[in-house]
Amino acid sequence: MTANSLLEVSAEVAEALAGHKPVVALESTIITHGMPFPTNLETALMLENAVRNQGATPATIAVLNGRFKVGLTRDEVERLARLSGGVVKASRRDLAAVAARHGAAGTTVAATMYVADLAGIEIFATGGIGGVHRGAEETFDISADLVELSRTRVAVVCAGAKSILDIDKTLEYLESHGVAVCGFRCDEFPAFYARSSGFRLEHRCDGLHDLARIVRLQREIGPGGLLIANPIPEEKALDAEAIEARIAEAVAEAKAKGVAKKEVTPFLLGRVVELTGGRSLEANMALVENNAMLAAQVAVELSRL
Ligand code: PSU
Ligand code: MN
Repeated sequence: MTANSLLEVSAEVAEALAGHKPVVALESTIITHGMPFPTNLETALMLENAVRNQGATPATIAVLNGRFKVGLTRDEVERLARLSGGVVKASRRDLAAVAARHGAAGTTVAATMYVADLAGIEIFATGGIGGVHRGAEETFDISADLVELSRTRVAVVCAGAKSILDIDKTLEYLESHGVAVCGFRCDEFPAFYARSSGFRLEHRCDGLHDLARIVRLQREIGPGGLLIANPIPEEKALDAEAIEARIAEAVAEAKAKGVAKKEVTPFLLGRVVELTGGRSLEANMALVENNAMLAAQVAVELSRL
């Protein structure tokens, strides 16, 4: 059995790929562990629409019945959204075990990149990537998303990283592992809810055609992908200091409760939503939609290169 035999690409996505038409991969841990029901369902469907409105085909990726699904039906998206929390959060290392027991899982950025590459998809949109956690000098908690970026040739559009992470260390890690980070119309790495983090990026790109050329060249050069940083739209950005205080609270709580390993990120995401009320969820939805739109626009440019 090969990894390819586990792949199940929907007819719509297969047709688009075969015709070299624009396709954008979307992750599913944001559905299963990143947002509460029913906002997760609403967001997942809204992202697919955002991609379609730009003339590209959405390919939401998840594991269902042990198969690596690329392109989900509405019923499948809804099943994952309702299972929220009750299903595995699969990063790259979990894929074989979940497939072997014919299980279901939401795929993280790392696992989604792996499956997207297997299917031949060049670009992928998410909200925030995993990164180096605060206190990583003691816990060694560094997301597999960063490692995957260093070895899989898929471009990932994100709104930076939540400050549940140590952004400075995250950028250092990416640099050490040869991952290019390109700001789309911005000079600083964005901080998810806020448009800037104070950490400058080496590369900035203002045009869609130019960005598509960088994506394509990075695929030629390899071995890893490209991280495209796309700040949250101005009118949706939250006050950085207010959100920072809530995040610090959540991080302290996680430490006090001894939350560890793969539970850390879902715990922090859940607590930040609770502590900030609807405002952070609204911002989260707006920024992923913005990322899906940009990824689709770049995918359209890629199909013309
Ligand atoms: N950050 C967010 N929202 C998310 C995630 C991260 O703001 O939904 C999810 C993504 O799927 C990401 C994963 O790939 O969490 C990272 O988990 P970990 O830190 O355990 O690698
Ligand atoms: Mn971790």
